[in-house]
Formats: sequence, structure tokens, C-alpha cells
Amino acid sequence: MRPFDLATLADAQARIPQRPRDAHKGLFGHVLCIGGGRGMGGALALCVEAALRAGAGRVSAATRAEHVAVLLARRPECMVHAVESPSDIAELMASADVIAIGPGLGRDVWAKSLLDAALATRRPLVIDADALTLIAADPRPLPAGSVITPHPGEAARLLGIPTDEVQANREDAAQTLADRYHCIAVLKGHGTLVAATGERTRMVDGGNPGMASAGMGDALTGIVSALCAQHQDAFEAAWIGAVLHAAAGDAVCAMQGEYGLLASDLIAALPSVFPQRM
Ligand code: NPW
Ligand code: AMP
Ligand code: MG
Repeated sequence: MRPFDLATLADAQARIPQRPRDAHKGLFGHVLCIGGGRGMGGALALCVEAALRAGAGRVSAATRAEHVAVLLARRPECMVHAVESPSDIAELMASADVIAIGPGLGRDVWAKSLLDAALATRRPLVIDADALTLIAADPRPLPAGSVITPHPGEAARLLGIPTDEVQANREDAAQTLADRYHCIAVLKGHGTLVAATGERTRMVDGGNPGMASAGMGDALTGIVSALCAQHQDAFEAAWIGAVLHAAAGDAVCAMQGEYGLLASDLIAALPSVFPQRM
């Protein structure tokens, strides 16, 4: 068994700086969230909302035209762009500090073209969901400072092994993902692991089975992206984000129990798990 360090909520909170009195939104980064293919606009909405609740200075979204009105109605704080082809958002992609790609993206030609364009920007990416499945089918170098957030099924595709092999040795799987894809790997599930080449793996101390529900991973993508936009160190941003996600899930569970825990509930609880300073 490989060594790892447990990462607690207190560890994460200690690494989150107080906002300066004269802070402005430009200090906290611009996250661009790309996703929301046919029938899956909700995944992108959750990612966007989580990025906003995790303190990103600005959040933009690029999605299919059919999702634009609903996204704007749900979160007017987000700048929402309809995208038919990647050229529609070329400038936006080049100017974002971090690009989150994958939640509800789908795996069709539209999805592939957006993933190719995001990879070509060489901006740091947070890659999840269908974008991971597309990369597993056609592996390519990831931009420096990128984070991948696979669940065990996605990790199995990326490693070309069965899911139960991933689960039988999660620490090795997380490290192999990080080394093979030259990125920070967040292997989700009970005892989420965060690995990077040359770093001691962190295991998230927190989370509960109520979080085994649709959209939880899409929220994590938004949180990690917002923290990457605010922190210099992507490894630290990834483990802090994973800890805050679990802690927000635990905070909701403590109030209402494990059943019926929604990703939207977790996102609403996020501000309460950030350090509270006067
Ligand atoms: P099984 O079923 O147990 O045999 P997919 P997805 C496995 C979007 N969403 N431990 C599982 O295995 C996402 O963002 C949209 C072990 C199955 O084979 C994506 O874009 C929502 N195995 C898209 O849907 C809300 C595990 O992986 C496979 C595992 C597809 O994403 C929902 C499933 O993986 C959703 O987020 C675990 N912990 N977890 C919306 N509201 O718009 C999964 N597996 O085929 O990549 O499907 O994760 O649902
Ligand atoms: P996804 O499968 O992409 O929606 O991601 C699910 C999210 O919920 C990940 O962040 C998981 O770590 C978390 N999660 C799911 N089930 C559990 C569990 N039993 N214990 C702790 N966290 C979980
Ligand atoms: Mg997911």
C-alpha cells in the first residue's frame, strides 16, 4: 500500500487565505465552464453554480443554445454563451484562467470539437465526465497544471482496466493516472484520493453515501475549477476543493440525513465550510 496523508477540513481551511479588504473580482480568477450537451444542461448549471459558490471572481459558461435561457434565469451572475462551433468562443477560451470541461458535455462531434479546442489553448483545464471518456478513447497531452476528476468508471476507461481493479487498489490507480496523464488526478468515491507526480497523495477525510447521487461530480468540477483560479498551486487547489465538497455534503447530511441529498443542497452549503472570519 502506498503512503498517503489524510486531508481534513481544518487542513483545507488553514490553506484558504482571508480576502484582502480592498479585494476586487479580478483577484479571484475567471472560470469558463464548457458542457451541457443535449439533455444535460443541468450538469453544466451545477458546475457553474458550484464555481460561483466556491469564490471564483467571474464565471462564464459555453453551452448549446437550448440551455442558455435556463442557465441565465437560474444564475444571472454567470455570463452565458451559446456555442455552435469552437470559433464562437475562441477569445473567451484564450482569456479564461481555468477551463472546466466535461459536465454533461456528451460525446458527439460538437463535444469533441470543443474538447480539442480547449486542449489547444494550453490553458489549465479541469477535465471531468464525458471529456474524460473522450480522452480515454483518444489520449493526448494535457496542458500543464490540469486536473482530472474521474469516478472509478471513468478512471477504468482512462487506465484501460476494469472498474473493480481500480477499486481494489485505488492509491495505485490514482498515482498511475497522475503519472500517465501528467496531471493532478482526483479519484472520486468513498475516500477520494488526490495524486500528482512527486507529491504525497491526499485522502479526503469526509463525504458520505448520500453523495452517491446525480450531479455531485459536476459540482466538484466547479469547486475545483474555482479554487484553481484562486490558487497558484493546482495540486493544493484540487485537494482543498475535494475536501470542501465532502465537508459541504457532510454539513447537509448532518441537518437532513443521507437520503435525498441533492447536489444543489451541497452547493448551497458551500459558503458555510469556507473559513468564517470577521
Ligand atoms: P455501474 O453502473 O456501477 O456498472 P458514465 P455518468 C461506473 C452527466 N450527468 N464506482 C458505472 O458502473 C455527466 O456530467 C448529467 C464504481 C457506469 O458503468 C456526464 O456528462 C446530469 N463504478 C454524463 O452525464 C446529472 C462507477 O461508471 C459508469 C462509479 C455521463 O456521466 C448526472 C457510469 O459512468 C450526470 O452527472 C463508482 N463510484 N461511478 C444532469 N443533471 O444533466 C460510476 N461508475 O457512463 O460516464 O455516466 O457518470 O452518469
Ligand atoms: P460523479 O459520479 O461524477 O457524479 O461524482 C460523485 C461525487 O460524489 C464524487 O465527488 C464522489 O467522491 C462523491 N461520492 C459519491 N459516493 C460517495 C460515497 N459513498 N462517499 C463519499 N463520497 C461519495
Ligand atoms: Mg460525473
